[in-house]
Amino acid sequence: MARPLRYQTAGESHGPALVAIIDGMPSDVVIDSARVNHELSRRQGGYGRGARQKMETDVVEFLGGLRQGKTIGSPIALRVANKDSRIDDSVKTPSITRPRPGHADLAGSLKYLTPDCRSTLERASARETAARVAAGAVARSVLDAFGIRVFGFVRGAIDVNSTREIHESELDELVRLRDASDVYCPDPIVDAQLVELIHRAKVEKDTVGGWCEVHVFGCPPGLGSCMNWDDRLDARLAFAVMGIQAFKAVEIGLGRECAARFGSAVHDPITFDEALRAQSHLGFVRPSNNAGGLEGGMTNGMPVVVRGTMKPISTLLRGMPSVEFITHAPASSAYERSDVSAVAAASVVMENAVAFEIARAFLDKFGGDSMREVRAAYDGYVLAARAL
Ligand code: EPS
Repeated sequence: MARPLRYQTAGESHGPALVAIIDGMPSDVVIDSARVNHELSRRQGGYGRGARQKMETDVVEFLGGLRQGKTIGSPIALRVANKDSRIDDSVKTPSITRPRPGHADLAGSLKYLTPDCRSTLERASARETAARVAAGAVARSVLDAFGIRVFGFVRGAIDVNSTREIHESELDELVRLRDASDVYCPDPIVDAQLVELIHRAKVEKDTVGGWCEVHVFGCPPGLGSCMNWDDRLDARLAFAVMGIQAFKAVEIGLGRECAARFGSAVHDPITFDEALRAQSHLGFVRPSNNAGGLEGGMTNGMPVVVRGTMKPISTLLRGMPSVEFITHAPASSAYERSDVSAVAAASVVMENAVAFEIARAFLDKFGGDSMREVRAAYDGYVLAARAL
């Protein structure tokens, strides 16, 4: 029985470690720790991050599920240690009683009946995304084996927006440009503008969010399903992206712009080119991709395009109007060491969260206990689909 791909994380921002358990990976998948560590180190980067990232060197340690660098079909357990571990030290990690608007502080304190917001914030902190990036990077190894590539980047923030188009034929160059950028934007002019914007926010003791985008190339048609609402891949992707700390909106393809156009200017015409049958769309080429590669909740062979909106970090050095939790008296919100912007890091989290969902949908369609069975199912499907 092939088990569905899923994962859970545990761990607090200043606890001993973050951990993840991933279940449902078939056997015989090569897991490259260096690749997982590369994603973890990208997550720690980006202009505008706070002092924490200088203290930590996130590396993955596998505690279960692997033998000689390959999966064996058992649940995979992994750990990313926190060097800045001080959760039980009440001097170094004091109580917070002036909730920060936008953070989980107030809602969490009301929910868990604790006037010390720290009880909630330790888990609500985006430090947890280290475990999520590691889980996504592990699941992505399945996609690698089938030539499916996932590319995430920062599109813009405030009044700065890159109009750069993203094409698979330029992917290597796009990756190079993104990795050379301080804010993971493959458009050098916008990169400089974003740095300036974040710098301005820092001077003004303010914070900045942004738009992240993820493109997935090489997905075969038919991942996801139109049969039940919770199997629709666009719904699953939206769920995964909205599950990332600080994300407030998700769009697929043209997204919210769809409502600003008539149908004839939204729906992607269908053409067929026999010479392109070997590509992921099996020859059914779409001259535009407003659908973002998803129709009826299923991949159509075109690139999957997901955009996420991250709100600005809710810890502001200048503070925000709040109240003292115990006296209810007006007070400026608490300040904790924080980031001015973590949008670059968020693009890495989103990339790996999307990769996990694509891998999950891929194994739902082609899953087996071993990679050999997955390969056979995939080859069998592609053969049948090409004969249509
Ligand atoms: C983060 C670590 C945290 C925060 C940030 C993300 O470190 P610390 O709180 O120790 O400075 O910088 O968390 C938040 C944005 C948040 O809202 O809590 C990390 O490793 O990504």
